[in-house]
Formats: sequence, structure tokens, C-alpha cells
Amino acid sequence: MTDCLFCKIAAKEIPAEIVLETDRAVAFRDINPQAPTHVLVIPKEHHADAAALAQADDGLADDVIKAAHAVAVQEGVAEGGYRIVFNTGPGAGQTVFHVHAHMLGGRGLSWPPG
Ligand code: IU
Repeated sequence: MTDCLFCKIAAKEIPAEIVLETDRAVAFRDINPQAPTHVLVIPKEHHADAAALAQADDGLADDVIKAAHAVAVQEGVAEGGYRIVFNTGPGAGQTVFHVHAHMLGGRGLSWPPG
């Protein structure tokens, strides 16, 4: 999608601190981290939100979740516990409409979220 910031990050047209890349997903550090480790995991293919990702065929949602878990292991936060969050829709706080999983870890995470 031509005007999508995260498509441009996936295409390396805009710089980001990429921590993991697979055939179909890219993971990069959030510019405004909410935890010691806060990484966004996106499919390279454009889908607006988790609802659209869930309807994408051939296991793309699986790939994104597996990449998020791989990042948690790589970043050393898997054992202490981590959270994968898809804010879906403006009412849930989604501000960038290229689906992204937030992977947060490295501190205690309370529940329920705000
Ligand atoms: P949200 O779930 O759509 O609200 O999350 C968007 C996230 O994207 C948010 O945590 C921002 O800090 C983050 N982000 C980024 O990492 N790099 C950017 O250039 C922009 C937003 I714009």
C-alpha cells in the first residue's frame, strides 16, 4: 500500500530498528516503548487490522504470532512472561492501520490493561 508507514518499514524505505525478519513478517522496536522490551511484529503484506489478518489465507496470522514468540525468546523475555497485543480498531487504541502485534516484556504486566 503506497501510503502506509509500516509497509514502508517492511520495504526498508523508512528506517526502523529491525530485530527479526522472516519471509513474511518483520519485527522492529516501537519508537515509544511501553516496556523494557516493546517490539512490533507486522506481516509484510498489508492488512489493516487483526480482523483482516484473521481472514488472510495460508497461515499468515500464524506466521506473525510465531515471529512474536521468536522475538520474545531472542530478546530474553520469554521465561519472565510477555504479552502479545493486537489493538483492533480506534476504540481499542489502534492508531496505525497496518496490523501489528505488540510484543511487550521485561517487566511485570498488570491485568486488566487500560
Ligand atoms: P497502535 O496499537 O496502533 O496504537 O500502535 C501503534 C504503535 O506504533 C505505537 O506503539 C507507536 O509508538 C508505534 N510507532 C512506531 O513504532 N513507529 C512509528 O513510526 C509510528 C508508530 I507513526
